[in-house]
Amino acid sequence: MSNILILGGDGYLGWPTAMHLSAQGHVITVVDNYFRRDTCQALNVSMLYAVPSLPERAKVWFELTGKQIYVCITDLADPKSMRSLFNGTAEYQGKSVGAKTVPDTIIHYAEQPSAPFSMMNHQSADTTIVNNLRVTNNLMWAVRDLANEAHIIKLGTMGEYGTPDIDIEEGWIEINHKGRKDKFLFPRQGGSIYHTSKIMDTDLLWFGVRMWDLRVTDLMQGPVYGLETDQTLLDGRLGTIYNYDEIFGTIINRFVVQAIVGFPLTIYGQGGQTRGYLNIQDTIQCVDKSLQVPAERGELRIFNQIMETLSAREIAEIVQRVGLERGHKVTISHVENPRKEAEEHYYNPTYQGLIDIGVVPHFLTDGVVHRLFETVENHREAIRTDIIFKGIKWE
Ligand code: USQ
Repeated sequence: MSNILILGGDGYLGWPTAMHLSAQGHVITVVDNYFRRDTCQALNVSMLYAVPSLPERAKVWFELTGKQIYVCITDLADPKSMRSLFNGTAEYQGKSVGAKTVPDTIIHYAEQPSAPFSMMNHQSADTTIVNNLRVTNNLMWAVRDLANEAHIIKLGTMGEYGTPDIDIEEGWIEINHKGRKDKFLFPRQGGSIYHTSKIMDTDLLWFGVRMWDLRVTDLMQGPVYGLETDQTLLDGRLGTIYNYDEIFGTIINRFVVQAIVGFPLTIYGQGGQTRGYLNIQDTIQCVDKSLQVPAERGELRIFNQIMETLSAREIAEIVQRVGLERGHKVTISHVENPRKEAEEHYYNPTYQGLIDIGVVPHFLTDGVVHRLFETVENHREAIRTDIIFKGIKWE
């Protein structure tokens, strides 16, 4: 069994990952600075339902399963805080935290994850760059100095590649140039400051792999949807956070909420924007399989973490169809695109690596969307229409 640090363990994906791996018997420490909760409060964009604090969630988990999840609330952008998790000196509320042994796997979700947030203004762009790069750099140095054998699993994003007019390979491309050839990171061109910060993260870790033989898996993930995993279903208090606002909500989760309250589905512009999507259950599977089959020393292994590609228009059609079947009055609108992005484009990414190591995909079927509706409908009264679309301009 592994001793696993989950950085960003309070988040949409971090908390379900923590429970899943704890259920399997791994020793889990979750670390977070409550960035998402604090920012949602500061921007007055509430979540679909309130979730207990991280220590409270861990307590409920312990009561239900007898399994301990260690909690540390700290800012990992501080090098000392990061290093404390590797040298046994981490403390929270005056008490020592964690397993007291050097972690062998670190799952890195501790980034400002919103593209719209990063494009709001100079300050939010700065927060994004500083947080994402410092935390990644601190992690890299802590592993180099204190846990040299450990496997870093970093959540990257498909948005690092942008939407090039050629097929997107899984991380790497061989280039023939003037009669010679070599292998390079696939060209990247982020569409926001957030996506650009993720490109820089990848570059930092690629440097660490070349320089110090670190062991890294970079999961280039697409937008995630859903809120149910085997563990979140155990008890209402174990649910993951669910945002549907323009800043932190992602398209599928947003559209389901919009359909329920009769807010016309907000396709940005023409709606031909195509991305690779995945169910939250598949995020968990992908991280789990990456952990079971780690990268080699001196390897930056990259997987494109998506299960299918869909355009914004196709997503709106599925959500509308299911919403109508459930008796909601669902309409679709094409609002002026607040982002600067291609609205019709070629998109053909490869995504085979995770399937090859045993991930079994879930798809966005009508049945899956019905289930998502069912859950969100239970919170209908709490939905705030004022936070769904403000049209924050990226240009
Ligand atoms: N979109 C709409 N209407 C909406 C919301 C979004 O048409 O109401 C469109 C966007 O313009 C975009 C696409 O849907 O073309 C996806 O947008 P999104 O908000 O669901 O996701 P995005 O901003 O790209 O970011 C999310 C996560 C981020 C992750 C990324 C993966 O917030 O953490 O890295 O998905 S990816 O998109 O592959 O870069």
